[in-house]
Amino acid sequence: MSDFFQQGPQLENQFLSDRVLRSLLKRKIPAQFLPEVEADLTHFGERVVTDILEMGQEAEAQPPRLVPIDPWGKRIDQIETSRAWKELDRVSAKEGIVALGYERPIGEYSRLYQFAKLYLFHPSSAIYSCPLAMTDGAARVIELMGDADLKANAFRHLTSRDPDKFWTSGQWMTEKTGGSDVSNTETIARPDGNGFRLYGTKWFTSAVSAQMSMALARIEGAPAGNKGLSLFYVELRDAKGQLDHIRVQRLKDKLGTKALPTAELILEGLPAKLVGGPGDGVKKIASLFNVTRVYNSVCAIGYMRRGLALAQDYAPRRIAFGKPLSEHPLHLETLANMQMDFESSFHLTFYVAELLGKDELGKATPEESACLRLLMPVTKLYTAKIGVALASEMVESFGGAGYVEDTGIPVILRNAQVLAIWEGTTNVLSLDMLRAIDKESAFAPFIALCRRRLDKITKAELVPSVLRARDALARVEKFLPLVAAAGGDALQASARVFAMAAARVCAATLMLEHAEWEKNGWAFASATRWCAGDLTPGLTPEHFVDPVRLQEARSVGLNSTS
Ligand code: MFK
Repeated sequence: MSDFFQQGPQLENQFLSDRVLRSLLKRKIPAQFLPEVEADLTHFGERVVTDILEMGQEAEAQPPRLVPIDPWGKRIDQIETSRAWKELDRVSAKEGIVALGYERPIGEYSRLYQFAKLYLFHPSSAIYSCPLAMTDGAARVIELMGDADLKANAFRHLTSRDPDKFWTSGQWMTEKTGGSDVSNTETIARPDGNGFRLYGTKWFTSAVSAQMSMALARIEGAPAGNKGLSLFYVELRDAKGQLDHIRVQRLKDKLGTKALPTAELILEGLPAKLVGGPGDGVKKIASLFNVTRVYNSVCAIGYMRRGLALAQDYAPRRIAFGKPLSEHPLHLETLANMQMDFESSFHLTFYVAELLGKDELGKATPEESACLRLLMPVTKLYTAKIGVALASEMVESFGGAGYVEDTGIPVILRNAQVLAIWEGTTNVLSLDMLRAIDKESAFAPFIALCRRRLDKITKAELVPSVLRARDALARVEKFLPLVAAAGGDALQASARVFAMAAARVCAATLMLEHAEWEKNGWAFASATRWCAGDLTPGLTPEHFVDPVRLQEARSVGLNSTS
């Protein structure tokens, strides 16, 4: 019998070994702040492959449990979470993963610092990043629209570094009637003299281990549709920490994100406070989900990087057909393409983080703010789709071992799938991009900023790639008016292809800009390789303006002859 045992992949310090992150921070964060940021990330990069990784693995292995009734028959609806899940909450507070976004220790660059930390944390955290996303979004809503009481209390809890004071928040939108179509919300808010009481069912509420939530409900008598919805602040627990005026119908049995307690909640007169006055609830909660969508992108690139770190470490260790995988041309080509997909997603996401940090402090130009509005949905949808595909490729790169649970590899694929669903599916976000173009006139600023970036590149060896990026940008620019002019369904039908092309072209400009700055060869190799590929796949206006083809989509898509 053979005494051969394959060595598994090893994870090094996830900050020190990440040349893409380190190089970008070096370029973006002013020199006087950089040593402190790097020191903190170096420490944290070690924790995410040691104690935090162990907590995440333990939390994944011990999913939450609903205890509806106590031993004596009393209804308690208690959700029991693991020791590790609770510890992840404390670690998040102490490390300031949400707090950094509001302490703003390095001003407009604080979001870059914070999201670098989140990016390291997420793949080890058993998706504790989800409650943190909603917590950050809720803090932003209170910062923008909260009254003095919310600012003095809830906001301080959400942004605290003290684990005993730290709160997380939920985000209650989804109902059985609507899903993505939030305007169908049926939850009713009845005035009770003091504030309001909520009655209804929230169908998909993640992180019910939270202390508070932001919820959408319709004040009794308010009109149908999104204008009639209002935004409310609710606290979930009584003084003993038990859920109060909330019945838990069941915990969801999900494909992944198993450590995260996601529940169907029945609200039975839950006390609620109106946030930002009555009406316009969807518009108000957009301030929350625009933040969680950026988190989603950061988490997607966090998973991509973790998948690559594992696959790249494994490639020289695994011998097959007489040599290590790292010497097989096809394996190398596959890894290189994965790295390209990651780097394009990485640069887009950190660009959004940079713009968000500026926008929140009033330091973004109107052009940058409009571009941010467009790039939030585009980056979310692009990184999520790439995240799922890359997770699948990463599993495959380990062969059968990647399909085996106790390697810790399959969980990444299962969890990554949610990134393309929650906080808006790919199609919902493609339509949100059209909303940004229509309502915020975001397209011209987006094109102008991309073009200006290309115009500044001077290195001779980058010129052929700049020309390709410029051509691709022109295709994106021309596509929209052509398709919009066709009227009918053309614009909506093309929105996903268009969003993907916008993402790829924007990433090209960002990668080229970075290659212009970075002295080492790798950034140049990445940018030129990316630009050599197809930056606008499927972006053929003729397809979408052709009424016959659009008609055919009905019969082909539904596999029907009628
Ligand atoms: C690991 C990372 C984790 C992330 C956390 C995961 C936690 C998961 C918890 C969940 O809750 S998942 C469920 C998430 N659900 C969604 O994200 C909702 C998806 N659906 C949409 O986004 C729809 O596009 C939307 C509900 C917004 C469509 O509704 P409507 O009623 O058709 O919207 P309409 O009339 O276009 O917009 C209403 C107003 O909001 C408009 O403003 P005006 O009243 O001034 O015209 C819009 O401009 C504004 N608005 C909509 N989306 C916006 C926005 N404003 C800014 N940014 C946006 N993104």
